[in-house]
Amino acid sequence: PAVERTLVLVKPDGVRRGLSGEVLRRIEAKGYTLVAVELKQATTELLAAHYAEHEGKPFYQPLVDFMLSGPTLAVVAEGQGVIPGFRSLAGATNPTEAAPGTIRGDLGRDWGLKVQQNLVHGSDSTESAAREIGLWFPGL
Ligand code: DAT
Ligand code: MG
Repeated sequence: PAVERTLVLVKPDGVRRGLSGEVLRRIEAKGYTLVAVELKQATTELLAAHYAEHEGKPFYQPLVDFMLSGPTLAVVAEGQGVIPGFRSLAGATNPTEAAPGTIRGDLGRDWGLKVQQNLVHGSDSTESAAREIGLWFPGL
């Protein structure tokens, strides 16, 4: 696979629980390179752009409110196949269904219907990665 870059977010639940280092450790242990790491407070404008594909869905507003609830660790990681590769490390969207061995499967908890609190985000395609890296790291 090609060398590529992806946007990873340690969401506010992960930062609050002190799991930023654990997520970075797993990215590096897999052999990917950290290109940029920055703790940021997301804004409504940034999240509207980041989650534009989900606008209008029932979980959209709770997701945005959750993402505004504290700082997010934004990461650009690089490596061969890192876009699907990080999605594999992250595991399924719902932490209850995510396989053991994955970030969400090992560390994620399901509080009722709060599926949005699933610790991490990873870009899902080369197009999303380029768009999302531009949003979170305009200087890169
Ligand atoms: P992923 O983060 O695995 O790419 P996604 O892009 O479909 O998942 O959704 C973005 C985020 O929205 C996801 O991380 C958590 C939240 N979400 C998705 N589906 C949800 C649902 N059915 N209920 C609550 N939150 C949901
Ligand atoms: Mg997604």
